[in-house]
Amino acid sequence: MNTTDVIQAIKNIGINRFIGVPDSVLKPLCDDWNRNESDDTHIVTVNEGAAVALAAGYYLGSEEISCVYMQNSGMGNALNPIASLIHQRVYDIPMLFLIGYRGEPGIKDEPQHVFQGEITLPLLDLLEIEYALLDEHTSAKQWQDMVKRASISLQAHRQFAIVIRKGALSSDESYHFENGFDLKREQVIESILKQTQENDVIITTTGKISREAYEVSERLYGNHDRLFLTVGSMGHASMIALGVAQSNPQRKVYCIDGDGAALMHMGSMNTIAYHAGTNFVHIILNNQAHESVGGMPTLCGARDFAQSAKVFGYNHTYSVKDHDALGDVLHQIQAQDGPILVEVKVALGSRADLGRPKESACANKESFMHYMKGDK
Ligand SMILES: Cc1ncc(C[n+]2csc(CCOP(=O)(O)OP(=O)(O)O)c2C)c(N)n1
Repeated sequence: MNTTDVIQAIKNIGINRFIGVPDSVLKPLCDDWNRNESDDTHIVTVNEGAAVALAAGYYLGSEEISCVYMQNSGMGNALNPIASLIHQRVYDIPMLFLIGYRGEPGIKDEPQHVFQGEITLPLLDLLEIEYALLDEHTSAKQWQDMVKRASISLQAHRQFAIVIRKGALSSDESYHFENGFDLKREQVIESILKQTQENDVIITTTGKISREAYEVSERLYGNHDRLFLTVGSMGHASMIALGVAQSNPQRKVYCIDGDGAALMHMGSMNTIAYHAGTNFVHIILNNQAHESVGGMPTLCGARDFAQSAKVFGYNHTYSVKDHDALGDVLHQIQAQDGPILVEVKVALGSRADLGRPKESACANKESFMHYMKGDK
């Protein structure tokens, strides 16, 4: 299904505002919105719950219904405002959802998507949200019928979800975002790992940062025992790292985060500033984009993670964008007390042959925990 037809049909039922968090399955739609919509009609929120709340606010202020989009991983974030804000037994606010379907039963996908994939449709049933599935075989007539069903639900103040299978969407033109930064993310990760000491452990965020860190560690040390890969639960790597750091005050703990992930649950920086000990180092690789799902911009305007961390109360904060400055800062922080925040501005892009962890998530957890216990 071409995105022009998808978007036009949604606009034909009076929905002109698209709000959400990017996803690889929905990339053709995100590209179309990034090319053709304004900052008023396409808004990337920091998390999916915020998208639901923003759409609810538009409705309260204008009676206009919005389209909220997300990967099915984001349903957890959206659950709270769906169940306790917009549901008909609370404020009864209509909303159209477009949900990228990862981990669909019967289709091979990464471990973090499998269970979420299994519960996606049952979850919509539980939430009393009517839904339809869109895939590459959906005809124009079936699509029109689907949108008609959605419109009837929305007029009855219900929500409606269109669950979109991998490969269902195509776009005439993609949207290419550049940020003007030079540093290559994988090289930055290599520099960070090389600066760490034998006892240090590293918690990495969701997406390509974890995949690159895994490969760099295998290349440098022949193992990945000091790494914990936050393959799912985007935005929570820093809290996992804080838990590890608090339970192991003698070890330095690095969290390697992404800008999209850090923004998703940015309040955690407050908890870190207040609770983290001297052994906590938070590094945010800022490419101003959700690169792992297709490089769509995070679209949050100008921001500076070092300034934010300072305001939250981190002990030391840095922002760097070239190799020499990165080297200096990584060296300098060895002698400093945390919590420390280092923002590294990095270019988009990754190796075409970037792999994925070869072991199961549980096997990776076991090797990390053995390392922590000193069994290795
Ligand atoms: C709650 C949730 N929403 C969306 C996703 C899909 N997703 C996986 S990685 C990613 C982008 C992460 O962006 P960032 O943290 O900036 O790192 P980058 O990929 O740019 O290195 C997204 C949106 C997800 N896994 N979980």
